[in-house]
Amino acid sequence: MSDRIRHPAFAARRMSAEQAARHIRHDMTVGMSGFTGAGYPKAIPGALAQHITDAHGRGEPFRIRVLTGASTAPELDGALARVDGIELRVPFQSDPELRSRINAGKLDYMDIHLGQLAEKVRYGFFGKIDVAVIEVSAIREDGSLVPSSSVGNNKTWLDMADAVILEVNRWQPDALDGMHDIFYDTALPPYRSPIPLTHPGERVGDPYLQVPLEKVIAVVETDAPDRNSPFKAPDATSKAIAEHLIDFLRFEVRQGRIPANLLPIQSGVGNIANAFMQGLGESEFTGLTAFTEVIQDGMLELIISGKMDLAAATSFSLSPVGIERFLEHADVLRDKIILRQQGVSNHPELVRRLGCIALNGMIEADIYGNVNSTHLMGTQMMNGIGGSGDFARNAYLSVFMAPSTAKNGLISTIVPMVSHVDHTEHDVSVIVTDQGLADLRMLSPRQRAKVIVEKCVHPSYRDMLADYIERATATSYGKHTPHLLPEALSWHERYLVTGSMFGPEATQAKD
Ligand code: 0RQ
Repeated sequence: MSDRIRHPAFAARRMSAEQAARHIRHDMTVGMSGFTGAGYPKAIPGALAQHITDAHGRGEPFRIRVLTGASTAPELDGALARVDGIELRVPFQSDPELRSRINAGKLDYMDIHLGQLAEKVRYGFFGKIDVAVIEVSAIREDGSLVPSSSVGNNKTWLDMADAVILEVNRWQPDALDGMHDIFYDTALPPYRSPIPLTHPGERVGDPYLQVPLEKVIAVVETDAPDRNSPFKAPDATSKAIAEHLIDFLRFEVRQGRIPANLLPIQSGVGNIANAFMQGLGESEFTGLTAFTEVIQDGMLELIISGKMDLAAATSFSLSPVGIERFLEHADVLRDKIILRQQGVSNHPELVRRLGCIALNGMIEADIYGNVNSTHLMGTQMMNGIGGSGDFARNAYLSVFMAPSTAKNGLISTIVPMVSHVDHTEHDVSVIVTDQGLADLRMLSPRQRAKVIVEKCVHPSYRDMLADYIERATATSYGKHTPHLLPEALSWHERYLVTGSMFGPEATQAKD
């Protein structure tokens, strides 16, 4: 027994990662913990990768299906991808090694709304979960589990798996104990009832996860940090996006459409979302709340500074500096942060009831407000839809943001037609770039096109896009949502052929 493993029967199942990984075999479906680089198992995936390599060396097949909460880290996705150990990956990833194999067609990947995966597994759509590999902070005297820096789908993996391997990570702060709220609702349709939550700060569950002891086949102790990538300091582009958005929120408050302390905020991942949080910190807004997936540094600072009263999420995603700040202020933060399973943090019922302001990044949008969050040039997977769809369709206000250009101006992020659709024009209220903000509410498609070109498009592409709209409006088969179909994706094609959406002549002229 140790201070982190406080139940004798669990302590008796301690073994090395190498031994524990032997329980995972070819063709198994494995549910692992982990969400945005937090709370993923640190030791088993590496040990498993070694077993896979050995098996491949003997000429034996060894590939598994890996289900998680969201993205993990090089020690999990990178390690298993590198040894060709993954047959199917679900529901989100952001690892460069794994991504390049997905895009080379070497394994199957399904990106799924993060709020929906646990339900789909419970409905039996993914078959059975053979093994769950779950990181926890501690095992308590009564055998309940203190979750670590993310909850993700852990409750469902523990409930559904035939066998469970626990990694108890001493690196995870003690301060996490008590922050979680695990909702135990076991009914399936048509017997489900509402999740009784009417404020982001309410608790509707238990701080601890439960697992039947007889399912636990191994307990592995670790002492290893989460991924913890540093954030970039906000640059002029992300600051401009944040400023446009904060001005818009001020306008909405003045119009009486949202309260002075705003509505619960959902904030996507990445540097722009983080810059927006910093911008909010410098603004007059106070008494804020968040009902979101991920707590990044910017949101943590809002809570520490007293501008945000509380944040409910499913995971942290902190930089090394963010971790220090968390530890420094753990006592205050304990009452102001709630981590829930992603089936609750991202539940459409709650997003709609609470009236969230959803703020998500995008790859590109088109002149009618359709948004592509996932595919580069329509075919290369970037990360996945993540939770953006859980929030966007059901939010009070659904905002998508991006720089107006990518790749040093060679790509316009506003295009005639998106090369892949994740969020349809019906789910997008506002588009923001560094150029400005287009409020698309109550606008018809042709009105939307005009506002998007005026407000969001980079000046180098504005005339090209206005010309496209003019010619489409004159000659399109239908005038409701005018398009020139043979030309609608020509900007992408031009980029793939010439390396620029301007085309070769214009690129030379620009040089
Ligand atoms: O690539 O670094 O190689 O140059 O795409 O672009 O501008 O750094 O954007 O990090 O904010 O991510 C949509 C991917 C934006 C993210 C997306 C290239 C660009 C760069 C990244 P380089 P940026 P961000 C909550 C919500 C889906 C999941 C989600 C995302 C790279 O926000 O994954 O919303 N969203 N989750 O150069 C070709 C374009 C491009 C382009 C950018 N139009 N064409 N390349 N790039 N635009 C969180 C969770 O659900 C967990």
